[in-house]
Amino acid sequence: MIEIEVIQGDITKLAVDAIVNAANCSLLGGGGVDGAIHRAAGPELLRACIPLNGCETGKAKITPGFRLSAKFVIHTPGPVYRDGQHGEPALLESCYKSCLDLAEESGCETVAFPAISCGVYGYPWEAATEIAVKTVRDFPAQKVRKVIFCCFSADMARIYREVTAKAS
Ligand code: AR6
Repeated sequence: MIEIEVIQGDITKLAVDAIVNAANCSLLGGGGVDGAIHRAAGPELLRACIPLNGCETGKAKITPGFRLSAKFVIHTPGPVYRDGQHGEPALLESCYKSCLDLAEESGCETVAFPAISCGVYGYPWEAATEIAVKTVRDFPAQKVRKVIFCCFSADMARIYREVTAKAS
């Protein structure tokens, strides 16, 4: 079973095998954590993303981490939250699964996730956290041994800690 750690901090600073980027379907950068990752990784990251030709919501694509401490960046566009009745939970679950599949294929042991869709995409925090934690817990990992949920705010970290405690 994958070990889970919850931290509060900046995901761009983490020395893990892969960090996940809450991207958009263009994979050409944006605001929030996406902007922070592109700034920290350097312009090589955008150059590596251009030939990927975007990515569907719920899927994922991988690039090197360039100037980051992380070896890889796994880019996944989360769902834009409307009302929860438009497939958002399944798409969010698919983001976590697709990222873990790619991490496995690339031999990653440690993976850090931001709270996908919980910023401008508007997913309710607690519902998103429950999906994130359950999907990681249920994932049949071979290589990945540790997932770090990297929360930007203390409020988000508190929710992750509550949900992980409840689910364990
Ligand atoms: N480290 C960790 N978490 C962060 C960081 C950071 N450096 N910066 C922000 N967060 P968001 P989304 C948190 O809006 O909702 C972009 O423009 C943030 O507090 O980045 O999936 C993309 O290009 C929040 O909890 O992603 C897309 O267009 C979480 O990361 C769109 O935003 C996700 O917030 C994706 O929206």
